[in-house]
Amino acid sequence: MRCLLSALFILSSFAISSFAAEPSADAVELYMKHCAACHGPDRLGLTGPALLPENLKRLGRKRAPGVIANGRAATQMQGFRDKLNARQIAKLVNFIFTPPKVQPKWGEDRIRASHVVYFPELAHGDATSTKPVYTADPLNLFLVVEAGDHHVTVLDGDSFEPIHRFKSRFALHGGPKYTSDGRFVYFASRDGWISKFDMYKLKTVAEIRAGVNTRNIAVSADDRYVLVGNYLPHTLVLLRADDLSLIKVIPVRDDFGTSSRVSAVYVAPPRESFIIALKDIPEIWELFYSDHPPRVFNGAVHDFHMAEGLAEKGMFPIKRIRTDDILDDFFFDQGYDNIIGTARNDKKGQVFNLIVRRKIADLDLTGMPHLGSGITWKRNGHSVMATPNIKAPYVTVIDMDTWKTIKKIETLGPGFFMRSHENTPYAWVDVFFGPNKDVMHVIDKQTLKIVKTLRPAPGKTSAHVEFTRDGRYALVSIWDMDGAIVVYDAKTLKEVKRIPMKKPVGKYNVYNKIHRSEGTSH
Ligand code: DHE
Repeated sequence: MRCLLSALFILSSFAISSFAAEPSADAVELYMKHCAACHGPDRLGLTGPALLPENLKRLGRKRAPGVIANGRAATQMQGFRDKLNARQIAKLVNFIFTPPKVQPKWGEDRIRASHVVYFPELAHGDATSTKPVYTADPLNLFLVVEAGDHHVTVLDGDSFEPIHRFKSRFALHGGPKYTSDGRFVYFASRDGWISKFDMYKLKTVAEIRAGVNTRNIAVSADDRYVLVGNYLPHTLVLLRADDLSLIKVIPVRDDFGTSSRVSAVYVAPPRESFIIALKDIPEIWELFYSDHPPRVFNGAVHDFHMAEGLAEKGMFPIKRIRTDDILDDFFFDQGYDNIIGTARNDKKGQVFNLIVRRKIADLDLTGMPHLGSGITWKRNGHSVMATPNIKAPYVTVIDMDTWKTIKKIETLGPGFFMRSHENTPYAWVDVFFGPNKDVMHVIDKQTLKIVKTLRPAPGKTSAHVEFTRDGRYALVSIWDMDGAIVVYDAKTLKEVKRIPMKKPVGKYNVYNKIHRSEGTSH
């Protein structure tokens, strides 16, 4: 069997290069016969994910024939090796990796048509009168996103026992976003599905498909709006946070009509706004959601005038900040005055001040910093920030008063995620890439030295740390189908417990998120 499959794989790889031209009519026919029922006649996805080049980047062209032939474990994708030969599989691969002639549309009609409210009483009911259906501390729960079989586990952060597990949409990405009291949470899938989940009743309340290829979501600090940033189409989608119904679709384009993908959207609570980074045009957008948008922040008067009650009337003013360089991945300082983002210049980092609305510093961040993972803390009376680097084996630590690099801490390989907590002297960073992908470094936040290097599961990727609400325990993921969450005592750095999970990519503590802890993503 194994020989047959490898032969099929080799044949299909060969066939791909022979057929990598315009998709043929029979490829379309094959697609309609075998794929359209689950992936949609327009390739935008139905019960299965969208099959467009942008959505397939992570699978990759080389692995695609194997998935078509053998199916995908823990999903509804069956193998087609009995129905399709290598040549036909190659034709299909070529077809799905070819962009459609006309850019896919996902406008208001389709968004509205996808909207489902499963529990209207939970969407519109009185949230304050309800009690959780479990006895665990609702603020010390973790949601663990298990990418292995597309499930989410609700984990008690005191007993470290799972209390619930439910099926998620295919390929969730980014952090789930909680309402300010931790009662509800929102998830986004790479295919554009937004789901609202009730953390007390443990039920999915509503869902809507806001895009074809979505980056991430943000929830307004007043819990009234969810903003979705899309790669495909080039839109922002604003939803009501109660039942996820559509408020408006905002096309993303500059004055010349050039449209852009959205890199990321985040909420800036003190500003009552969403900050939006754009991938293709050098602008940062700020969308105000307040009914009474403030005209003065920290003593600076805004140069635009907004009538009061705008959001009530369905108007959400957008301030566009023109920049010299594209701002991609970013995070905020704790006061939400500055955006620390990537740049495409040789320095690779830039700081934007939101009060004066201009770049105030370049940062020495060569490589490919993963700023969504940046964290801050206090050191010698100064605020410092630190970020891992996806392409270089070091963590950069920067003084946030001078914006100068204090230290590049050498690691055993490039890292993806970095986390800490106010109550721990350590910052944890993974080594995500290369031969040491099973390593987790623990760094002293004052000496900036690695104090311990852990290998929780030799040979398996260990990644992404999150702390309990009191900072006493650090939870590490083992990214494997046969994976786990490994709980460490954050002081002694000794293992306390191992909870089996299926590729638990990320975990999100309710308290740390809603209190916007300096050691985690917001
Ligand atoms: Fe992510 C968060 C961008 C690839 C797992 N990732 C984010 C966020 C952004 C981002 C902008 C913040 C969103 C938020 O929380 O609201 N990620 C990108 C990329 O540009 C990149 C490099 C390429 C891409 O395919 O989009 C990328 N990310 C990955 C992965 O390959 C990861 C490791 C596996 C996966 O499941 O896709 C991955 N990203 C994550 C996770 C978070 C995340 C687990 C949430 C981290 C957190 O603690 O908040």
